[in-house]
Amino acid sequence: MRTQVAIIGAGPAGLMLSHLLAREGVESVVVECRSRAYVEARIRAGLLEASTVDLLDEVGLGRRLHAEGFAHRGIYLHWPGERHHIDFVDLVGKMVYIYGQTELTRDFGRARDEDGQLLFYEATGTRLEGIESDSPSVVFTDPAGRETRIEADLIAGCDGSFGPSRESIPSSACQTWEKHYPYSWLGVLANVAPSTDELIYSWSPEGFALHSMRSESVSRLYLQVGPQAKVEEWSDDQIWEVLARRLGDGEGGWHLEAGPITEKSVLPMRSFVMAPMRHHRLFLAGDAAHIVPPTGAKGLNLAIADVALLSEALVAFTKGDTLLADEYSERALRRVWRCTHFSWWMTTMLHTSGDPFEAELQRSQLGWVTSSVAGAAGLAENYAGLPIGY
Ligand code: FAS
Ligand code: PHB
Repeated sequence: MRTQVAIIGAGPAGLMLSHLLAREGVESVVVECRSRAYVEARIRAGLLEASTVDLLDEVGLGRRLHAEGFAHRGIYLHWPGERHHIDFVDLVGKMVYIYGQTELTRDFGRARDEDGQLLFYEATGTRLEGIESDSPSVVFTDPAGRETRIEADLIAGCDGSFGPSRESIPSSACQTWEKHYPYSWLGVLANVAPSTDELIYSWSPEGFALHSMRSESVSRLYLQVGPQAKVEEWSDDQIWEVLARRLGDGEGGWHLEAGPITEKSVLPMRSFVMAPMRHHRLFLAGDAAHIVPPTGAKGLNLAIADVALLSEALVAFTKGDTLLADEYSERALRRVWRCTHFSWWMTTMLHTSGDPFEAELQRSQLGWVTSSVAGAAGLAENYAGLPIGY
C-alpha cells in the first residue's frame, strides 16, 4: 500500500494531523496499536487553551466542545488561609476550556470516519524502515495476522512517549533532556458535581491538590503522592479526606463535596524533550517528542500545536517546497521549551518536598503571583496559551 504520509499513533496528535492534511488534499494512513475503544476511553487531559480551541473551530471540530465543554475565565490559586482568582480574560484577554481528551478523541475519530480516513487499529509489531531514504515505510501486523507495509513519502511519529518512532532515531543524531520529579499524581474521576466553578490549584504543607471537572455531574481531582505510590494504597475515604484538607474544606465557608470514585490512576511526573523533532523523512509530534508534568495543562495543547506546524510543513513538502519542513523542528521546539519551562514553574511552585526553605519560597511565589499584576499576567499568558506559531 502507498500513501503520502504514514502516521503512527491515533491519539490527539495523529488524528488531528490526518484531519489537517486531508483538508489540504494530502492523503495519510494512520496506524494504531490499541483498539479504537481503548484509545477513546483513555482518561487523560481536560484543559484546552485558547489557541487550541481557535484551531479546532477553524477546522470544524469545535461544535461539541462549545455545546458540552466549559469556558473558564481563569483559575484559583489556594494555600492555607488564602484563595485568589487569576482572571485570564482581564489579564490577557483569553478564556480556557474544560473538555475531556476522551471527548476530543471521539470527535476526531468521527471526523476521520466522515472523511473515509484509512485507520488501522490493533496493529502490532509496528516498525519504521528506510527513514533516511526517499521512500520510507511503516510495517506492522494487522489483527488478522497479516504483515502490512505502508510505503510513504513521509512518516509522522505521533506514537506517544513509548512508541517506536522516537526509538528509530539514532542516538548520535539527537539530544534528549529528562527530569524526574520526586512525586506523582493520583488522579480520580468522581460522580459528584464540582465544588467549584473554575479549577483550584492548591499548595499545602503536606502536598499539592487540584480540583478540576468534566461535566456538571463529574469531577476530576488530583493529589500529590509519593513517586512510587500505588493506586491500591489509597482508599476512596482517604482520597477524599486528603483532598478536603489540601483544598481548604471549611475555609471561608467553602466545602468539598465527596462522591463515588469511578476511576483512579497514578501518573509519574517528568519532563522530557528530544531534539531535533525530525530525522530525514521522519517527523515527531506530541508526546513522541516531549513530555511535560500536567500541572501546566500543556501536554495535549502542545501536541495540537506541533501538528498545526507539522501539517503546514508536510503539505508544502508534498508540493516540492521543503523550507517549512526544514524549519519545523526549530519552530516547534521554541514553543516546546516555553511550555516545558512553564510546566516546571507551575509544578515546583505547587508541589511540596518537605524542605522548609522551599516551602517559604513557594509561599512567597504564590503571594507575588496573586498580588502583582505582572506576576499574574505572566502565569495567565503561559497558561491561557501562546499563539500556535509562538
Ligand atoms: P498519545 O500518547 O495520546 O497518543 C499516542 C498514540 O500512539 C496512542 O494511542 C498509542 O496507543 C499509540 N502508539 C504507541 N505505540 C504504538 C505503536 N508501537 N504502534 C502504533 N501506535 C502506537 N496532559 C494534560 O494536559 N493533562 C492531564 O491531566 C494529562 N494526564 C495524562 C495522564 C496519562 C496517564 C498520560 C500518559 C498522559 C497525560 N497527559 C495529560 C498528557 C496527554 O494528554 C498527552 O499530552 C496527549 O495524549 C498527547 O497526545 P499524543 O502526542 O497524541 O500522544
Ligand atoms: C484535567 O482536568 O484533567 C486537568 C486540568 C488541568 C491540569 C491537569 C489536568 O493542569
